[in-house]
Amino acid sequence: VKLYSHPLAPNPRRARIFLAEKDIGVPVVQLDIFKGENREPAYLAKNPLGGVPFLELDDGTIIAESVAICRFFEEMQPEPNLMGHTPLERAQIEMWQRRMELQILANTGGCFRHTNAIFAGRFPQVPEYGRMCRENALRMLEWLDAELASRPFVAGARYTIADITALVGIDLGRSSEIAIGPAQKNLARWYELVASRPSAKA
Ligand SMILES: N[C@@H](CCC(=O)N[C@@H](CS)C(=O)NCC(=O)O)C(=O)O
Repeated sequence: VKLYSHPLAPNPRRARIFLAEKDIGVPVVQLDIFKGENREPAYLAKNPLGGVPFLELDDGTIIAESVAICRFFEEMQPEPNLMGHTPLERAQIEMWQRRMELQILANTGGCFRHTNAIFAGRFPQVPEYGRMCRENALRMLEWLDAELASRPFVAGARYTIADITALVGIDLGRSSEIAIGPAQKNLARWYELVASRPSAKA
């Protein structure tokens, strides 16, 4: 098994944190996405959409999409559980994971892609869209701060994949002037809790 990744990109980081939480060791192949290594023909033959992460099983099967990779390992090794035990818990964790993906990560990612000079000339940028994403992300941090007043973790009483997506999304915002505000005490408390876990360095 091999995990194709990039050391700084948010989506591969989600998969690496998930694996670290489960203490599953998978050889990682880092691809230089800024040089387009992941889009060379040999990699596109494996993974036609070209994004990282993607997982290659020993029989050549490819699993792309970070949450699909997480799902595979959750099913292979259910404990420590990160995606829910019961039908209700699974649905709630999935709800929060999707919200973190769509409301936080997609907005910090949209801002980064559309405003950061690193993408100039590589990717069509619409700065106005990027600024709108920043406003959305800041509003969603306010919302998440209010949600976290009633529970320690994003999806409830324990750490789950929803916390991983939120952490990665919020960390991505740093390079786009999207930060947890000084008044957002619940979010700051949660951030300290999840960012200090050893897995956050994966
Ligand atoms: N929906 C995919 C997104 C994959 C994705 O967009 N990955 C980015 C890095 S975070 C990437 O590979 N960008 C470079 C490229 O697409 O060439 C997932 O969740 O894994």
